Amino acid sequence: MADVLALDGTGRAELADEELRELYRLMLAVRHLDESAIRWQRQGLIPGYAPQLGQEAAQVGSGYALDMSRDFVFPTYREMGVARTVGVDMVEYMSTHKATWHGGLYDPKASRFAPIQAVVGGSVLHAVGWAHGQTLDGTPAGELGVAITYFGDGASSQGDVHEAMNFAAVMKAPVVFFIQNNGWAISVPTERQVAGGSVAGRAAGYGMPSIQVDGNDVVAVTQATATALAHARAGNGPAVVEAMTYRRGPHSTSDDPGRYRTLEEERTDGGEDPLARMRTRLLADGIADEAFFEEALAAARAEEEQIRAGINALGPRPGTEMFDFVYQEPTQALKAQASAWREESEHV
Ligand SMILES: Cc1ncc(C[n+]2csc(CCOP(=O)(O)OP(=O)(O)O)c2C)c(N)n1
Repeated sequence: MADVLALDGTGRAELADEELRELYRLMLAVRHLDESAIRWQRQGLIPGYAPQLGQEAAQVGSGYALDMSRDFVFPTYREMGVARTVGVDMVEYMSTHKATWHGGLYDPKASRFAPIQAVVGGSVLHAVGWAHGQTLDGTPAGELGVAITYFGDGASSQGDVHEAMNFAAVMKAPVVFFIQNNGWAISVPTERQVAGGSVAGRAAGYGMPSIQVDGNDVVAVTQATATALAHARAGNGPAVVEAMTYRRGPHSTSDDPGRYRTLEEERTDGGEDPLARMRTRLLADGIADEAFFEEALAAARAEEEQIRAGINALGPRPGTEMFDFVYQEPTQALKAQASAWREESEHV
């Protein structure tokens, strides 16, 4: 772990054995669900999915550090692992991949997990807006809810992201900018679009502390995120965490990475599998045994079956909803569109 600019938050000390086991259980459940979602797409149960294979430690570790009684998550389209970790209903989460409901059927306010965001960089602006709201509400330092925004190395090249970082730093908004540097933005490798070689390195230009962490080490990610959260919660303004990881799978179920990278490159660049690494660590430290791993796998399988059944049962939503959620009070023009649509589609 390399501090680009030291964070002065205290973060979390050592994790207890049961917490380490829980991190493994979560990573395994996420890995299992992720691989299943790809199969579901191939079987025609869902039309599309963006896998997070290889990013389990980055997602579970950061999600685990959050205080969901006051923090708020702003995800992209690839944060299934974070959603699972913070307790979002996974059938409702997957509804977006079934194309049942754009952004997921879960209640963003109740779950404190914003709708799934497909606009690259979009989640970053939303997080800063929410975090600034915390300041405007007069929440005292030390009790601030922190917005954590997830984005990739590709998104970090967007103008919106720089504007968001600058605004957050000027306004001292409680935000953690959490970058998963997974080596790729679809087919474009990081070195071809991140000048300077590090997203964390850019934080200094905005006067923000940052930390670059081994994103395949779930414990290191948990601790780095906790440190950044403590910094923002204490009223010191935003911080950056850059988790160095690797997108082991395709960008999405409609992508073929064979067109821009070889299997050999995937093997060398991918590094150590975060899940296998945690398993080795738990065994070496005597924190878990084979019976534990078998139990964790059985739980992951049972959970996946339940989620699959739930997705299968998801029916279409009433078409009128596309008008209901545009404005709090519909405009005359929208009302006219809604009745024209009703006349055409329902022949009333
Ligand atoms: C504003 C915008 N521009 C382009 C796209 C198309 N697009 C979708 S994902 C993606 C790459 C994003 O890469 P990165 O930020 O590294 O995240 P990753 O997909 O690796 O998680 C692009 C260009 C988009 N969805 N939104």
